[in-house]
Amino acid sequence: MHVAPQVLPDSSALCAAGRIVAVRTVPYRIPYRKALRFASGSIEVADNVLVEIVTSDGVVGIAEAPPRPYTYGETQASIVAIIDQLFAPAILGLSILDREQVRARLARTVGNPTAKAAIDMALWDAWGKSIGTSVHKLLGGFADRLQVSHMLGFDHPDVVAAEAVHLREALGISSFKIKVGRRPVQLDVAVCRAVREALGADAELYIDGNRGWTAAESARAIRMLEDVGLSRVEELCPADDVLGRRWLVSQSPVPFVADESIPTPADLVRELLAGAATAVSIKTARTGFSDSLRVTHIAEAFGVEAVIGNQIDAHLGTVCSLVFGASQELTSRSAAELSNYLDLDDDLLSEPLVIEDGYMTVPDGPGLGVSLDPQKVARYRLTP
Ligand code: MUC
Ligand code: MG
Repeated sequence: MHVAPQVLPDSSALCAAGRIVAVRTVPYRIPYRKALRFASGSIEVADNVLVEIVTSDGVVGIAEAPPRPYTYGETQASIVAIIDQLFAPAILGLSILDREQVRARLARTVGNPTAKAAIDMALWDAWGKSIGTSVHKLLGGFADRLQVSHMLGFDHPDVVAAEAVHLREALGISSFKIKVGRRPVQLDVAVCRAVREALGADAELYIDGNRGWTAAESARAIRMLEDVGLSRVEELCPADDVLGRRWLVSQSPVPFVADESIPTPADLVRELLAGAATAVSIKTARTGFSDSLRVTHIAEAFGVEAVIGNQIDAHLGTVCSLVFGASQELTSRSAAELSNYLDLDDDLLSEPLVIEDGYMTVPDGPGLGVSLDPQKVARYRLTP
């Protein structure tokens, strides 16, 4: 019997993979109605950089980079400069499916994690838009929604407790990360107690020190907070205090989360092997989608829990966290830090984000499933 040779479709037609013809950086500025203060710094304004990758098919992939000089050494001006001067010229002409090639070329420059992450996520968005599929599905599509956790910044105990109660009543949020460190341990303990008393036993509470205590102060705080019932603790002391950190982690009764001490997947492996952490915060603003997948797989392989962290993301960054967090089984298990965009004065997206009964649902639609409002971009952008 004659069997006709199988004609394979042209893979470029299947993937509709355009080439990168432009990488645009759009610095913008939107103030926060309420500043977020924490041990390593504070945020009064979103001075982020919108990154747009334009393909030869006319598709525009979007993402954004938040400058966090006290965490990664980047500023708004440095993010624009590194992309315009080094990253864009290095990747122009590549296919949007050449993500690993893009990653390798960007890796020739050290650091600059949020600039690299924004390029990676904009490529995924461009791919999804090109083939009419959501990035959430391309990444794995595990769950369609995530429970929301809110970060509570520094303030007086009664003010922090009132904010938590308000968020639970208004939006059903029942998981909270409380910022601690670099101030008297007693004050932070009083804040945690006030929040627990105001919310009752059912709420999830955990703390993040942003390296603001010594190992000994952290150990004292953990003991004082025993009856508050924390689910985990994060970056209480610097990972560079190698033996102090290992000593602290070994006695922590709950998972000890590595956040800013693991800017790369390799840093996570090093910390887990060194006994410097027993859980991981995954921030798409820091590791994009491609390296967040690597971090997730490392966490799964080591058997440690992972929480979707918040780089004090604006709306577009929040969508990236949501899309990624819901796409993976491991990250879907924990409440994700998605809600601090609520304190921003305005929004660049054309549709508002919604938190209902304490959950956020992944947007439908190709790519990230959201679009920018051009008038808002025009109003808040800092360059013509
Ligand atoms: C967090 O989880 O630490 C504060 C500093 C930073 O880099 O991220 C935020 C939130
Ligand atoms: Mg943190």
